[in-house]
Amino acid sequence: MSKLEVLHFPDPRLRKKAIPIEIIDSNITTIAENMLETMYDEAGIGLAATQVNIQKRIIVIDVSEERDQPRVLINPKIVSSEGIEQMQEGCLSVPGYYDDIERAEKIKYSYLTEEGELIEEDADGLLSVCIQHEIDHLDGKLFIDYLSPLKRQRLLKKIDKQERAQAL
Ligand code: GNR
Ligand code: NI
Repeated sequence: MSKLEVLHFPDPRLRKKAIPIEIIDSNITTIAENMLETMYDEAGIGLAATQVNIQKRIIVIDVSEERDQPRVLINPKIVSSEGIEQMQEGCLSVPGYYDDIERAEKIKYSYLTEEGELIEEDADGLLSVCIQHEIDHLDGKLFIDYLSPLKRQRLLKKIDKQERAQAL
């Protein structure tokens, strides 16, 4: 197992669209293992392959308190959604920034397991938010894209300032 480097906004590679996985082989299961190690090491509740510069549709998640329920979702899709809810979000690719984001409250989602089994399930609460956040990553989208223009402008300025300071 090896820990992978997590890309940080505004890295343009975070905007790439991930490609569906056609064959689940040892290459894919190794990627999943390394993503889980990276997610636990960074204390995240989810991680999308896009964040570790892999353009494949695979995400890992663990929303359990004990952090002992690793899940690997291949080619995850939102099948349907209902309701609206607001939750405070953060992202390993936008360290140190948290804000309330509106998303669908309940979702029906599908994915392939590492064994190639097609699963369809319902989610609400934190799991629902996390799956929507991770699928967004696979499409090159970040939670900060949903901010109001004013909040977004403030954040971009702050990050720009941090980058300049670091370059010195
Ligand atoms: O660790 C994470 N916490 C989190 C909290 C609220 C909504 C979404 C998330 S996902 C984030 C890890 C991450 O950046 N995944 O892409
Ligand atoms: Ni994220």
